[in-house]
Order: sequence, then C-alpha cells, then structure tokens
Amino acid sequence: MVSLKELIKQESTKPELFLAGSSACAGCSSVLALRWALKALGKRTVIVSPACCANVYIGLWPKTSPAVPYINMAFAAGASAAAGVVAGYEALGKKDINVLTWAGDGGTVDIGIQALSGAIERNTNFIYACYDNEGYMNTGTQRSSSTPKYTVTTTTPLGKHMHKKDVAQIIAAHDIPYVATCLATDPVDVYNTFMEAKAVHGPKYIHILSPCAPGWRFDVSDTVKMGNLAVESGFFLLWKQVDGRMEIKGKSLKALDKEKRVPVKDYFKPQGRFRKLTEEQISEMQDWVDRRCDRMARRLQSEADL
Ligand SMILES: Cc1ncc(C[n+]2csc(CCOP(=O)(O)OP(=O)(O)O)c2C)c(N)n1
Ligand code: SF4
Repeated sequence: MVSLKELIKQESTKPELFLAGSSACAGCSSVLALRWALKALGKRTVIVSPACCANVYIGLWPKTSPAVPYINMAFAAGASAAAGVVAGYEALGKKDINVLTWAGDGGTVDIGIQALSGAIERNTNFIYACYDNEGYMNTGTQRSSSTPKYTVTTTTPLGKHMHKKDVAQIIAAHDIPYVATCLATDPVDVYNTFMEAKAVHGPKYIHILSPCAPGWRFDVSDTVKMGNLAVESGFFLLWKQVDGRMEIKGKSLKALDKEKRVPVKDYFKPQGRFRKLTEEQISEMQDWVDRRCDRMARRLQSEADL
C-alpha cells in the first residue's frame, strides 16, 4: 500500500500512460481514475472498452490519450472481447500482459452483465473495472440500473422508482479471487486497488464510484467533495473481498458507525439530480443507507467471529 506522499514521489518516475488532451468533460473523475489505474498497471496493458464515455474521452482521431492499445467494443461485449484478448495472449505464450475492461455502469450492470458473469465464471485472467457514474452519461444522462432511487434523469424526469443495483456484491457472490470498490476521486485508493488486483491471477472486479458533474448536476469544483460525501455518508461503501474474505476499507470504517455517519441529505443536497426529493423520500433513503451499513457491519463481525 502506498501513501499519498509516496504516490506523489512516484508521479515523476512512473510513465504517463493517459496523456493530456483527452476529450472528457472538465474535471471528469473517471479519467482521473483511469490515469491512476494505468500508473499501477504499467505499459504492458491492453484496454477493452464497451460503448461509454471512455470511447469518446480517449480522444478524437488522429489524437488519442491512452498510450497503450485500446479496443473500442460493442456495448454488450466488454468482458467477452477481453476474454478473447486474454485467450489470444495465452495462445502466444505471453503471460505478463494486463488485460483491462474499462466500462461504464450501463455496459456493466445492464447490457454487459451476462458477458461479465460468463467471463469471470470461466476464470478469465483479467481485470474488469466499472467506473460507475450512475447513469448513461455518454448519451445524455439516461437512467441505468445503477442509478439511485429518486434520481432525476432524462428517462426518469420524476425520479427513478427502483434502488441502485449492487453489482459489486453480485460479482462477489461469484466467489472470484478479488473484488473491490474504490473511489475515482481518491488517486491513492485507485492506485492501491489496481496494484493489488494486478498481483492476483484470475478474474478481478473493481467497482469505482465516479462522480460526474454534468450528469449529477453539481459544480465541477465539488467533484472530490462529492466522492468524499458518498463515502462519509455510507451511501457508497469501500470494501474488498480477497479470496472470499470481506474487509472494509479505511474511509468507510467511520461510516459504519451510525454516530459518525454523515446524513445522506448532506450528500444529496448539492446535486441537482436529487432536487425533487421530498423530506419523506430523504428519510426513506437514510433508512436504506443505514440498513446497508448495518448489514455490512454484521457481516464483518460474523467473519471476525469465525
Ligand atoms: C446495443 C447498443 N445500444 C445502445 C447504444 C448507445 N449507447 C452508447 S454508449 C451508451 C450509454 C453508456 O452508458 P454507460 O455504460 O453507463 O457509460 P457512460 O456513458 O456513463 O460512460 C449507449 C446507450 C449502443 N452503443 N449499443
Ligand atoms: S459525462 Fe461524466 S463521466 Fe462522461 S466524460 Fe463527462 S464527466 Fe466524465
């Protein structure tokens, strides 16, 4: 695990693999996460991206930001195409190449879930990373099944009716060697998570909460604050499951303590997408967050008792 100080030192020694001049929105946290993921993975990495913002923000031809091979893939096929790349390298006897699927939540939680479930069940040696901006942002902010309940999107103008699907827990239930959640706005968390995943053989899944100013409707200068509030409120829990054992990650420990948990309304308030929430709905969402935090605390306790 590196600290922020060590990471800053490494900044000058590690090659830059996501170059300046991408065509992402200003302050895009997904780009920040990809940049630090690549610093951890190194230049022997191949990226496969199903249709998502990343296909656009890698740059407009003939310019491109990633300094590693990058395959633009069909929306449903992020995991299956990566599995093909892995099989190809295995056939060539090349073992030191990281194959990374870099996908949005729509391409993961909705249309891509069967390809993902199949690839990890077949024990594909790759990293699948979902940057979760909680909606179809590339096509103009439509809801996905990772969009939280009551969010206003262009397809849910009165607020979404269903809760966010917890795909990281669904993947964890596949019992693969490494599953983790992390925060795009925290480079140390991203870097350490990808370093850990890189060292593991077999399927690895990383779910990255990626605050998105235009889609969530907050001031872009608040991007890091939004990521921190998601964690401090317990709305998004940082955890990892390594070889079946669940661990909560540093920043989320505090959120498991009800006394220290930031009220969820403080997370919702700066975001225009939650502008239609009534007091009753905020209190329902607070109960939902509290239940999920309690469930995680019980699980950690029961594993500690084993
Ligand atoms: C089969 C299919 N349906 C629809 C589209 C259009 N499309 C391209 S990207 C996208 C949304 C992607 O959303 P997500 O995966 O969440 O990534 P984000 O745009 O948020 O980065 C859609 C609907 C497509 N490319 N293929
Ligand atoms: S819409 Fe959101 S995720 Fe997509 S490039 Fe812009 S800030 Fe990034």
